Amino acid sequence: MGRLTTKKSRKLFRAAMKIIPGGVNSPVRAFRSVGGTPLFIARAKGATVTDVDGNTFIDYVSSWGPMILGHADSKVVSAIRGALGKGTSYGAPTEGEVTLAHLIRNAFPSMEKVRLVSSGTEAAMSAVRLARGFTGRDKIVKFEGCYHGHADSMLVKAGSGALTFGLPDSPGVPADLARHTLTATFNDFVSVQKLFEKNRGEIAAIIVEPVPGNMGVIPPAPGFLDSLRKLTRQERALLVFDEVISGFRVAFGGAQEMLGIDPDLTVLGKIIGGGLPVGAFGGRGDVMDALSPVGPVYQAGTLSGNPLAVAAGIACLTELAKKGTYRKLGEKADYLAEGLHGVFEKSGVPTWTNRVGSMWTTFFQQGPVVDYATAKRSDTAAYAKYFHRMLARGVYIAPSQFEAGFVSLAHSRKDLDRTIAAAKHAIGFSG
Ligand code: KE4
Repeated sequence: MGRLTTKKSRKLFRAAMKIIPGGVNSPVRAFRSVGGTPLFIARAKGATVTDVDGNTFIDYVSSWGPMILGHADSKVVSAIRGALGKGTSYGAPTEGEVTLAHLIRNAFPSMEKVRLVSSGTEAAMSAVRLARGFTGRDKIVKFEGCYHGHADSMLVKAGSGALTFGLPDSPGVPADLARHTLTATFNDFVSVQKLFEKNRGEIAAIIVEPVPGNMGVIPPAPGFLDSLRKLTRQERALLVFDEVISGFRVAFGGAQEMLGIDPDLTVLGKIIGGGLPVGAFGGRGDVMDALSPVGPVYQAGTLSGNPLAVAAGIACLTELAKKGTYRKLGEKADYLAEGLHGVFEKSGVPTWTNRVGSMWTTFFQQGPVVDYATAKRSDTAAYAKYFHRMLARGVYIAPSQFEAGFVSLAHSRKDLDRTIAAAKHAIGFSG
């Protein structure tokens, strides 16, 4: 396979950089950690994306998770088309919002009440404000390496060790606010216990990705999440599951269905809009009723429950609810994982793969990878080389070592075999 022609992407990228910071509307798209020019995508269908230079790739970025049915799924597209003729936004309640809320609650029974928003960031930010308002406490616990969108309180991680007060990761987050965000180590329950001992009665909630995807995929250690559930109950703090990635991904009912744990609040995004901007947060009725206009905790959004996005979400979740969906998805993911495992084993290159269902990350290191500190040991230069060699072979994986790959229902056996063959080349294995 020759070198990719990326002439049009390069030209567009130069033009984009003149008017959009870094040429992108979301940093992770900029290829900064793998080098090279980000591909400007022209269209997508099923398991593939095609860039402006006409290069078609088997896609495992999947728009960072939402494209579980595959791109431009016919049911989702026709639902959007059907909604389009009725207008694009009313700023008033619609029947579709009630339908989507029910579809979400059917999959996530812990979400007795649901509020729709327009992004995962908005959902997580609102859930944290609600937890603080409901408990009357200011502090929250998050885990280093977990990502909950870019609201101020979320852009924080411990400065030294895992038990200190947070220091803002991003300039612009006032230290006065950051100090209310405490950071613990994922899969290390003692690090959480110590924070509660030091801040007794002051912690409103723990917010956690039950299956983190934002430091690469990290499976929760057996019992870890159960212990968070028990501790938050004892301490009268709320447990918030950020299932923006894992929701409708690792199971129809997300990690909470897979693990049999009921959080007090759940944060959703990505998949529930079928690729259109929808986020949601929801949970215990008594907690959710603290939200305006019922209660005093304010939260709002002009485009919340947007009729087009809701129509796409309804079509997407209706498809996912069909019998056999997750068996099929699991079979595809198992097949790919087995194939890649064989390739990596034979290559002699040190790699460690974490996988939960149809989301996975191959870390370029010996492993094991169990938290942020171990994930950070990965050889990101080796990953970058692998990324570009996969691209040259027509396979588009995440342009960052610390993200997840996603199999969709649209990936055919042929796509998976081509991916495995590409990995043989990419990992430098000549066999
Ligand atoms: P958005 O605001 O990007 O819709 O969602 C924020 C968010 C919240 N919670 C979790 C667990 C998430 O993974 C995300 C967003 N994920 C990133 C990458 N994994 C989105 C990609 C991007 O930032 O461009």
